[in-house]
Amino acid sequence: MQQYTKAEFIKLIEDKLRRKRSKTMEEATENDLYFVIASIVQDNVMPDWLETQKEYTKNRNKQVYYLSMEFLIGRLIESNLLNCGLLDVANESIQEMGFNPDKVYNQEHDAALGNGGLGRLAACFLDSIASLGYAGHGAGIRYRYGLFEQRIIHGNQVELPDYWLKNEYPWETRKPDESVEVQFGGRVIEHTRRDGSLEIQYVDTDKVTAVPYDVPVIGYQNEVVNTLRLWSAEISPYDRSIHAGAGAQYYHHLEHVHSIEQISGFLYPDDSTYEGKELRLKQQYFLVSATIKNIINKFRDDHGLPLSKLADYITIQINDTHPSLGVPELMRVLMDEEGYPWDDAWDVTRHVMAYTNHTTLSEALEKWPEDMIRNLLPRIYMIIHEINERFCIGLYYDHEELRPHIKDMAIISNGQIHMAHLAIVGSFSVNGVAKLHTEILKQKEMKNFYSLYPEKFNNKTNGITHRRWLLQVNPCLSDKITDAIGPQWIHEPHKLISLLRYTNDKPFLDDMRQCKQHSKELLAKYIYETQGLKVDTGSIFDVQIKRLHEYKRQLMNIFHIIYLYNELKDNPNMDMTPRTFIFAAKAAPSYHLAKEVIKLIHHVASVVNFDPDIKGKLKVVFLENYNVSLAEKIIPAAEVSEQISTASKEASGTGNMKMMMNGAITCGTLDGANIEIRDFVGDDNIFIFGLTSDEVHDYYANGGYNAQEIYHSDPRIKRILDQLNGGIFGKEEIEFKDLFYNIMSHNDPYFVLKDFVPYLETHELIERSYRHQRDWQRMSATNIAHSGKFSSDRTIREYATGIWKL
Ligand code: F58
Repeated sequence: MQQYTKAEFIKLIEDKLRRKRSKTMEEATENDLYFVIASIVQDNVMPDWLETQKEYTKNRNKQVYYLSMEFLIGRLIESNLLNCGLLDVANESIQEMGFNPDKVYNQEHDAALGNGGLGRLAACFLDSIASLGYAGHGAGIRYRYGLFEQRIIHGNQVELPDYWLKNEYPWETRKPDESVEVQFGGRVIEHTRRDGSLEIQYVDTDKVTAVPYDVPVIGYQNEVVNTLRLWSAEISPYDRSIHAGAGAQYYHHLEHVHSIEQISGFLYPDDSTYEGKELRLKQQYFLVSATIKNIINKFRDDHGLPLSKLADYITIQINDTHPSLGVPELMRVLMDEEGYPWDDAWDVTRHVMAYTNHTTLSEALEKWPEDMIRNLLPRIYMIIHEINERFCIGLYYDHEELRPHIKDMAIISNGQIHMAHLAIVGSFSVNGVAKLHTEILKQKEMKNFYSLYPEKFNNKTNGITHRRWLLQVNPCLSDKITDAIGPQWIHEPHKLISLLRYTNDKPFLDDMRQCKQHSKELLAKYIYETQGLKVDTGSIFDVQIKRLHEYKRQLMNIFHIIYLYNELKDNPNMDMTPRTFIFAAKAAPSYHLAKEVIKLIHHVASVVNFDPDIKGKLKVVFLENYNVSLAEKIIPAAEVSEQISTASKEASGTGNMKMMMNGAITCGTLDGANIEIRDFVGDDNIFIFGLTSDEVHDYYANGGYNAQEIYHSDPRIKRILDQLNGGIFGKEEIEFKDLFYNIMSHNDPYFVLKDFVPYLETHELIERSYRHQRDWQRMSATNIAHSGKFSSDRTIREYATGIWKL
């Protein structure tokens, strides 16, 4: 990748400004600068991008396609500059031109093509795949609207559409020549050929053109550039010509165009209605069908080999079950378009597909109504049906011990298609995303499948890219680390472990402390600028940032804040280190209880933050519109990382890793990857509390938990719950009855009350520990030292050797 001096870089900016924006330096705005610098980077990566693809073809590398409905990539400008080795020169040039680099980079609209952890993981993985030089690409959908923008009005979440493409997106290249056709609906006609084989004709279908937009995925200073291919749904040129007409026909045509464009219209349609569900299904099939066609076309061009060899050159990793229609789609192409018999097609398919599971929450395990698939995708339905028949018959005859479980393992049962079952049966690998999660899959959720296919199951604990989540977001800390242990950790993050030698090194600990203070001040400034609220930068910054969900228990956190408030009210002179509790979270638009929690946080904040009795010891901050860019501001400033899900519910978590890498100490349950963090850092460097996953499962299975008993026996808890209805938090008419009844009448399904006392005792310990700053810094350094194991480079190496065999 070409490197430049500051003078050369400024000259490039000047030239581009003139050509692309018809402006001089004096006339340029922050937005012009952003756009121009992005196009300089884009020009710069082009030769490497072409060269990388050529090399892969020439070397006949095995290629992996990470197939995902979500890529939560956020902004690319800084990470692309960093990976190209141009970040420093860009920063200096921007400053020399009299601008603030952050303000210039903030011009990029976050690409929020994902909901949360699953989508962000996909983005981290792409960064690691390219940085490690593996031949791996992303395939997703170019939604015109990303995850909604969150506004808070009077404490309530309001959703606004996220039209992230309103300005030109400088990182994408439209490739109309590589468009492919995807078909929906229609009828299937079967003919028997003379040799007895079946010929399938698929007629009267609705045709949609999938147009690819390619985004470069730039490896870290290694000249590798992979591709994230995002598909956009458009009307086919043929349809455009035959349907265009006059009068009513014209309007009918417009509606038709609209319904096609809706397929890549927006992320995650509301699945509480039939139409919303069907649209989501269309999106899934659109993604897999376009990607599989594309893979097969390219495989032919590159290798000229028969498709029976596909699995030697291609692995398709499916990110949760959302792209699991890839299994029947690959079967369809191999049989109907390429003439392979069933057994051969099946052999190829189940050696190409690999499946990652991200959840054990039963409501999140995808099921589609049989009728919906039959109507929308008749041929795919036939194939799923046949896979199911053969699978169930195989179970019956070859696995007597599983006979009683056939109905639970079937792909089609009770009028529904179980996508996880389809994904397991059709893949050669099934992985969970943290050790505990994989164990739960093997021993509970997918127990029968594990006994059938023990060799398929494996664990790949998640990771995060340390390039974005440490090097880029926390330059101060990164520099201090490099000063102490040298720069090798950037290429080999496990080398962060050398920091263990510095856990008693006063100058290093002082440096680390200073960086944390600096980050806290930056965040405090942001809070002041966005909310007009002053927070004490000497207070403990306690952070819970993630999607709002009952199992993540933001409610327990806010109950603890209410508890502290009550204590301070009763005893205003109580000696307590001041605390700032920081939240950021989006609730799904139709998730009522989650929205109630957001409202409660705001009402508690509005009381606590302005009560003079509290003497500023407690502040509650809810930062609006949580997204990747906001996470980048908060994480470097975090001191306590709240990872308090009900044990067994959080598959892994990745925010826990990001905060640990920035020196925060985890306050968490024994859930997801918290357990592995604890195993590395040791009990002295983490605050663990609460029920274990076994205890939680035991209560669910055998009962024995009674939330009302706790309510009646612990006056502290009763007081908090009663305050939910007493109008103390906010105006008299605002009550939180639904939250109250969910605990009292539904017996507190996520054990908030059960874990509450251990949680508050753990917070007392945290508060006491924080008083001993040296010990705290030692803990912090120990966490950073061990965080290298949670780099996604480690995870990707495990996928590459264990699953993809690259
Ligand atoms: C998350 N899942 C897990 N799903 O909850 C988290 O523990 C894990 O660390 C992460 O995956 C990565 O493995 C998740 O983010 C979703 O966002 C679904 C997407 C489809 C709609 C429903 C939510």
